[in-house]
Amino acid sequence: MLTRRDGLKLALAATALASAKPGLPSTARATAPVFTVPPLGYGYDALEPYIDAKTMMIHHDGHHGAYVAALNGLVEKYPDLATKTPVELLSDLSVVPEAVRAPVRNNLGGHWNHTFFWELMTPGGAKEPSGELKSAIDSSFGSAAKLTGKVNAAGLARFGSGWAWLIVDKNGKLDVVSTPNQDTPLEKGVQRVVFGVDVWEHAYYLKYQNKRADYLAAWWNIVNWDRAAANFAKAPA
Ligand code: MN3
Repeated sequence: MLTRRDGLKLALAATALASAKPGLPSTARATAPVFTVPPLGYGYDALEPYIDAKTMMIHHDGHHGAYVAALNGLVEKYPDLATKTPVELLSDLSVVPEAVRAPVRNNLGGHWNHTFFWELMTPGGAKEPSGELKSAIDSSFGSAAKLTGKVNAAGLARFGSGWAWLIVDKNGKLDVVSTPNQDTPLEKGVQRVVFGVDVWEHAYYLKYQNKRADYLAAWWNIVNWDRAAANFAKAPA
């Protein structure tokens, strides 16, 4: 089976081959973009009334789309970027050429964060964590309600734009952290990210305006706890 990395290598090899044959018509050189915005697994309006359809459409197609477009522009100039997986790059940004480290951090971070985020929401999911994740939450925070309070506090305390996350720290314990901009927990050496909530204004402004606390309170109604449990069980590939 082809891994994502193999696929990227093949795409690059195809590009190189096409460029090496000047006789080919120009359309033969066009290859599919390396990065694409994954489709939502639900409709734009599926998370109503907690997140409105227009916000979802602008957020997914517009904001995530812009990170991906910028990223494909970077890969065109620095094809080596496509020889590593997003997780490998974000876990060690020092391997990225300094000239593009900041835009890679922002746009690849934005791509990874949002891809992760869309899957963490679902209409009609479980209202609370269960199984091993619930046990770990209870032992780390006392209860799911206490965890909710802690995540909301982290999201509210993030000045400007960023994210609040539930992660597994290097000692194997759950912890709540926050990152600015599109920084990911991966670049802090975190290997397992359970969930994250986007607290950029673009995630909530149309419906909630300046009331970030109201957005955070509503967000818990559409958390995909099954996905969070799967994230808790293993590190991202
Ligand atoms: Mn966002």
